[in-house]
Amino acid sequence: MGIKNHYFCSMDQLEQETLQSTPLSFEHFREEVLNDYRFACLSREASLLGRKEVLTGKAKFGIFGDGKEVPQLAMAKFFRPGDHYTGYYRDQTFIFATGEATVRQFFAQLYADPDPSHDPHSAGRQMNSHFASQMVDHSGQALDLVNRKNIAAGMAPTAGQMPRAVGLGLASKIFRNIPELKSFEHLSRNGDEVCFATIGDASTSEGHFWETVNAVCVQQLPVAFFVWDDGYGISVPKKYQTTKGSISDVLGGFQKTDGRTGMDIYKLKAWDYAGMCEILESAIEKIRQTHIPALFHIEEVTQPQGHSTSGSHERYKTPERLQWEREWDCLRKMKEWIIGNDLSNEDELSGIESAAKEEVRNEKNRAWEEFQAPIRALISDVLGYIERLTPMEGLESNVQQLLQELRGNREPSRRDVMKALYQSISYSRADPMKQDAEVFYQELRNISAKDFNSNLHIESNDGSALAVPEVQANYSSHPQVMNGYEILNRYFDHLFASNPKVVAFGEDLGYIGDVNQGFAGLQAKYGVNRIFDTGIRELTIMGQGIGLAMRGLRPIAEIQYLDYLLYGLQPLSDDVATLHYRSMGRQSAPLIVRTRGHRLEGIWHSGSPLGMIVNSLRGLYVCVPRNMVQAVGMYNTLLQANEPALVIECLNGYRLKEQLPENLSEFTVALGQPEIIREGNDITIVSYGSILRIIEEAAQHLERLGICCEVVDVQTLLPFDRDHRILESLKKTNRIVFIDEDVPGGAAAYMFNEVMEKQGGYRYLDVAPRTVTGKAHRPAYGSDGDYFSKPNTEEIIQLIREMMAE
Ligand SMILES: Cc1ncc(C[n+]2csc(CCOP(=O)(O)OP(=O)(O)O)c2C)c(N)n1
Ligand SMILES: [Mg+2]
Repeated sequence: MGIKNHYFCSMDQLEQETLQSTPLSFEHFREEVLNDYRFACLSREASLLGRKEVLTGKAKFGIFGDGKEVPQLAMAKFFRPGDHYTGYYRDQTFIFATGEATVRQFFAQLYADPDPSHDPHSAGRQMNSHFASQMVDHSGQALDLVNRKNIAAGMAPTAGQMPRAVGLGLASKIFRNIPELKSFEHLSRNGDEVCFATIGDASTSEGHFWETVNAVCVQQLPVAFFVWDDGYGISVPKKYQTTKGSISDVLGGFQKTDGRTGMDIYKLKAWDYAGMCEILESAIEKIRQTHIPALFHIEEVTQPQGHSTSGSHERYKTPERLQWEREWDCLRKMKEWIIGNDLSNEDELSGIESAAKEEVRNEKNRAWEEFQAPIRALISDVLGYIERLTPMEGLESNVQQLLQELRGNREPSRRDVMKALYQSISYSRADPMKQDAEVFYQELRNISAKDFNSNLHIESNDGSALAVPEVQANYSSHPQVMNGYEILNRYFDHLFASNPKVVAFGEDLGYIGDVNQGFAGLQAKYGVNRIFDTGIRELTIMGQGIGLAMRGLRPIAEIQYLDYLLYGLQPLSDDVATLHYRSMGRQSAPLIVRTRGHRLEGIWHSGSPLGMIVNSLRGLYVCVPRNMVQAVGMYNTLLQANEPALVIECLNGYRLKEQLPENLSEFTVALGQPEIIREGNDITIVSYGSILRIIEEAAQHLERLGICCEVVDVQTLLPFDRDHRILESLKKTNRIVFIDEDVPGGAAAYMFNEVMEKQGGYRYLDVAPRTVTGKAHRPAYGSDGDYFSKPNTEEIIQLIREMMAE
């Protein structure tokens, strides 16, 4: 019998067939099983030694995959090049077995080694067992994803790995269904890729899990969900987590039936190696071919060392449970199965176990050596500098103490070295040695900045949105004048005609072409696979965008109103904003989130929580175009780059008349370049978005009173005024006010900080700088609610008159 089908056979069958076929195939099968056992032992040993490393203080925290080895080996067998994985911190065995991480890398990450050649997954930026494969090049361009196993960068928030599974799965469907995408052979092979999504039993309590399962089933996407059910979320047992105490039972209504959407649901036992292999082989193949998703509820999982290094499970598991876990440990059961089926014997397996122990110990030691060697080299340099310093009188003993501590430090960190050097310098007399030491200290800070603070954004000129050159909009001598939404509509039409990788989706975006008609008529023209409606599920609309972007497409994911961004903010903040940073540039999600906001009316239709946005989305660009032409210029810029961004269109701007540029698809708005939209010498007003129209009204009134305002539209909040144009304006006017619809201390405070502290604006002030903001509450409904909740024309006039009188 061939190896391919052996998982379908019982052992009796296997033996019979083996007798009839070549001995080689039995040997091959045996080798594969023993190789799996070897991986299981390696992984277990990594967990055991990993915990020790934390308890002895060499690493700070550890969370391990012990007890989950065998199901992960079964799963890894059917994970092919081209497939995608989004999982959580328990999956080291799967990652080892797929060849995507080594034991040494595992320990390098545990030690937080910042050298990417030691920890390529996160360069020490992530806690242990947060893996990431290389998916993009230095410019953020997707690599050949079809011929590699793709591991989406791990993340710690429970169920945070789920939303992007929607996009990772949806991409397969899109590639399968859109003929224009067939030529992108490096991104998909006819949509045959499966997304493997793993989650702990307790994390299925999160809304993220339910929304993801529903979105995947509604759309029938090739996603394989694996729930590792060890019965606990840290100390809290299943009965407090899951209705009926069983995720597969409670999801029963999702079971696929003929002619209706749904998924296949399987219950498997974590210790049943053969049973899992048998089921998974056919089940994964079915997902691949049919795109019908599946849930694999892996039951009877154990956790031999408890949840993490932060506590001990004896505190919350009964002695009976602990005893049961020992008996049903999947490694023990696998060994029994191997021996019971005469595939090996105790001696051979013990040999595998001790070889695995030895190998892990050696790899761990090497990882520690590699981590420590540069620090030791650094210490020897730093000691040289400190020894040459001359301490100030009375401070000699302090420097001596620093030297002694550094020399005696057995497990030194870079932090210890930097502290000792800085403090010694500050205790020393000014002389050439001190100057040398200061230069060296600064060099070390610069190197550390690369190690710990780089790669928030793409850093090479290719792919960076900041490097896209500005191309002015051209207008004919008699430009066409049309509603803002019509300009957008015309733009999206050109975009979809010229770039097959772009897809757009959101609530009401497909059939009716979005609530403000930006996409009106375009679904009929470009098809339901490219422009489509989604359920009301902002969280997974974002996840859908993330996964599609990671698979090399260019999604425009819509949040219907800015106020509802809150529902989708978690994956943007935790996943998109950190992705490039936390994977040290191995991954990025060039997602464009389109939404509309600012002034309309009412608590949930007029918010501008830009303070929240700019502070939670460092790692994205935040564009706040004042009109639809500017918005188009920003979309053009973003689509020439490979970085994620949020574009907030003005909700009250769709029916305002604008001139149509002739080069609609070519002109760009440079990010981080404010525009002076009214010139004046008396005061600088800094703002953005819809409120600029109120400011314009105030400025016209003030002009009649003899006060000339200079109005600056910042255009993008992230990045902010890269060339300090606002400072130039302030140098001229010596007065400045920041006007913002957000709450006091929100985005106004952010802009204030940028101009006053970073640009040094305080040096050019004749009067105290001011902010005008919305009130601390959400805006009340109706025109009067708006007037008294948000900055109004008269309030602005009044404040500026006061400033002019000072
Ligand atoms: C959003 C969020 N809440 C809380 C935590 C803290 N936390 C980490 S793991 C965990 C339990 C997860 O249990 P389960 O999903 O069953 O996975 P297991 O660790 O048992 O494999 C909790 C509460 C977190 N990481 N993220
Ligand atoms: Mg659990």
